[in-house]
Amino acid sequence: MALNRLTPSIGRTDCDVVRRARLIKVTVFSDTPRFDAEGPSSADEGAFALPMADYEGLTWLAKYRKHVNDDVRREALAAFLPAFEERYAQRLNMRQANLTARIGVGDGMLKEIQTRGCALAALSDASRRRIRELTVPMAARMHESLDLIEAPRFENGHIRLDPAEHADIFEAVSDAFEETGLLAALSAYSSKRLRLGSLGLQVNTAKETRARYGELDRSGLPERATTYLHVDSNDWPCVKALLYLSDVGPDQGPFRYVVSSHQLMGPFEAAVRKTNDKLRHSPVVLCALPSRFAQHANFGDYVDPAAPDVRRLLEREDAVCDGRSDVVLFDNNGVHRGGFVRDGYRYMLQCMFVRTPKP
Ligand SMILES: O=C(O)CCC(=O)C(=O)O
Ligand SMILES: [Fe+2]
Repeated sequence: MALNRLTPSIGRTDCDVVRRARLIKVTVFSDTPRFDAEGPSSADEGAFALPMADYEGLTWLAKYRKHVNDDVRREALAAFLPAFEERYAQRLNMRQANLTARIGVGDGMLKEIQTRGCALAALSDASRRRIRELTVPMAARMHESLDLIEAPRFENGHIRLDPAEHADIFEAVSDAFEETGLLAALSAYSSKRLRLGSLGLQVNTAKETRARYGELDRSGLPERATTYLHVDSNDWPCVKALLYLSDVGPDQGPFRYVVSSHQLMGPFEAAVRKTNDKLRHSPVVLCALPSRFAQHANFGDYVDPAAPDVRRLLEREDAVCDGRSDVVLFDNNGVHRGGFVRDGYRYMLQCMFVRTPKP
């Protein structure tokens, strides 16, 4: 693959940009067959795949589409291509998820994440008590201030915990993840020994959900059924854990996951989608990019909820809670979302992992 011919050049001209776009098109064949086509072909009717955005058809995008002209197209492509090339080259060298490893303790979780992309784990009573004692008072304070905000945004209910200031919480969570075999399962899946890297404390409430998404329907979804459907934009490791700090049932905004969607994207598609997400591209820029380069990791708002492929995806979506388990672990290349609270609230820790340095 002639990727070395595509390294970013200084003083790029418009002509270079167009040539580079052509090179990518002809030299790099996508590994997700459906992603190669401009749209679904009759041959892959019924395929289980991430849906392609409908930038031409969606009415809410009309006000953005009208700003697209050749200058915007050129600028959009010039911003996209170097970032895409770098990410794609990295992804081709990236360690893939291990779908066959076995470890003994933690195998149940490991098998679930390997086959379904997502698993649940219960903590011991002592670990649950210790973690909740350390975190729930802080979450309750966040809850109080969230209640006072008329039009809350995601950041109003989410704080990153400083590892030095909250060393006690990091230690309690790490101990609990060792104890359950969860860390071993995620490490085996990633083929590298992982440790807890960062923690986000998140509060979602029924009031905040209504303000952000309107009333939920009987299945617990916003009026636009695809809202917030996404894959994550980080590259590696592709695993995350969400630790519920309050009791979470179907009405308390459980995490939701499209079962077995974790293997749908090949490196090409993943690099395209994650690049657009990382670049925080506006709807105008997305409308200006060639369709195949315009696909986004956070695609929920850009697809038609009534399209057959989108409905197939929604049919496979599960609410991940069982009234007993505390932790959801998942491959974040799979399609997911969460936090649509119909009644009460959900407190949780979002847990990210990093590779343990070699001794
Ligand atoms: O709020 C949720 O349940 C979804 C969280 C999420 O998308 C993530 O942690 O990547
Ligand atoms: Fe996510």
